[in-house]
Amino acid sequence: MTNQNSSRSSLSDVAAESFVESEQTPRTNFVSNWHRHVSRRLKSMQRLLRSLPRTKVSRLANWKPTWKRKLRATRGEQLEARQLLTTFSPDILAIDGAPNSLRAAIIASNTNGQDDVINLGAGYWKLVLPNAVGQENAAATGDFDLTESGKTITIQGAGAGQTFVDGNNVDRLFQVFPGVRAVFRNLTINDGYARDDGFDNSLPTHRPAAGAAILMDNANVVIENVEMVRNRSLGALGLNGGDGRRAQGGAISANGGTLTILTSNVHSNFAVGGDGSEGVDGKNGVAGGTKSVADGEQGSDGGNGGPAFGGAIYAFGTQISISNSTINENNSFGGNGGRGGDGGAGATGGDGGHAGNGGEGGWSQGGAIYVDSGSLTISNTALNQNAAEGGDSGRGGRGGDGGSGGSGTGLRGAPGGEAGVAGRALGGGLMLAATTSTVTNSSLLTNRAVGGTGDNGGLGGTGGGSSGGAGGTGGQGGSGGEGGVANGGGFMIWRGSIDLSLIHI
Ligand SMILES: [Ca+2]
Ligand SMILES: [Ca+2]
Ligand SMILES: [Ca+2]
Repeated sequence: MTNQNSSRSSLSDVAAESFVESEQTPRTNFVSNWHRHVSRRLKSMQRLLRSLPRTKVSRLANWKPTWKRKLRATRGEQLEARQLLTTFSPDILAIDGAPNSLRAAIIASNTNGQDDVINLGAGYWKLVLPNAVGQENAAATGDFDLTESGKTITIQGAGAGQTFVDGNNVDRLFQVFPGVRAVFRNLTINDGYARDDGFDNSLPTHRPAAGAAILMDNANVVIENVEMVRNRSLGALGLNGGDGRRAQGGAISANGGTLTILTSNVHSNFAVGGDGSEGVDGKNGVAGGTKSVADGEQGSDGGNGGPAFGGAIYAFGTQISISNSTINENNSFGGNGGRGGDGGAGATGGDGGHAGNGGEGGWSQGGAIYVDSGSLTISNTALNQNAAEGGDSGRGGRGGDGGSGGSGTGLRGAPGGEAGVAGRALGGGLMLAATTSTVTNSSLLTNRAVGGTGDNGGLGGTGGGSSGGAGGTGGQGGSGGEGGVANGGGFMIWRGSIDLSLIHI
């Protein structure tokens, strides 16, 4: 008869059971502990999820692996990029500023948040709307302002000599604002007329004249297969004995940024400093009063001529690259000094008034190109027959005649005024100031730097009549103009460096 108890009581069974128990007890403990642990963690996560705002929970629910998110973003951006280009094809017959005109296309391109291409057919696209008072900068009047920073605008025609963007002597053609990338391609830009430097509301008499085809400020400009011709930056004349205004960049004036010119022809552009004002003549003396009232008044000095920089291109701090192009027959002319005012004649018993001196001629620097700081790289390009000419000096005023008769002493004619110093010319082709430059496989032929002509001093006034006043002293002759410093006018460097190879000078 088998007794389980008795059977379990055997030593071997007890030993076996105790072995099994010794194996099973820790495992059972571990599993139950693990269950309790997981259960506690799940409950705590459920509590956490319940406590979270719904938005966070839904965000968690929408979470995707990183690579999927990246893929989705790339697809979106590509789609976006395809949409971020607008093409305009204005109507050449539309009146400047009317719907579908070039101006309307530019105004739209400035505010659409997209890159733009403006296609211009063959013919003349004329600038017609003048600025109301001073310079305007929203493309509404005068020059075409390209203002959308961070975007590219491409203006392209049917070819140079076929599509003409014509300034019509109304204003410069294009003003390119900071951060804009502008591409001009396959067209002619002609007859721009700059009288200011693009400053808001600026008047010609208060600011320099800059960039008659293109004025750019910290912008990136590319010019490809373009002809730029007969663009003129003309400094304003001095007023009321004042100096003439400065002119810079007959075609292009750049401040900072980059300028790339490819297979283009930049010719017959001008930067011309304004002439100094004539001095004001002194008033004649008045008889019957004190001697000082009887003396003729002094004439005022003439104004100095304004300086000119870069008949074709002026740049400050710009990275410039020019290749496979011609830059010929551009001119920078310093303004002429104003003539000194004549001294007033003395009345009876009075001396003649002193004459004013003539103004100095304006300096001219860089018949073709003037670059200050920045860099200039030129290759496979002709820079020929450009000229920098200093302004002529102003003639001295004529001394006032001494008064006649009376018992007073003096009655002298006044000396004539001195003529001003004529303007210098520096760099008939290139003028480089503090610039790193490289010129390769190019020509710099028959460029000229010509100093201005010194004028004569003014004539002295004649002495007074009956009481035998001394004759006036003749005025001194003015100093002659100084010749251009650069030999043959090829180029001049003032600080900086130039690396030349395969050059014809
Ligand atoms: Ca745009
Ligand atoms: Ca403007
Ligand atoms: Ca404008």
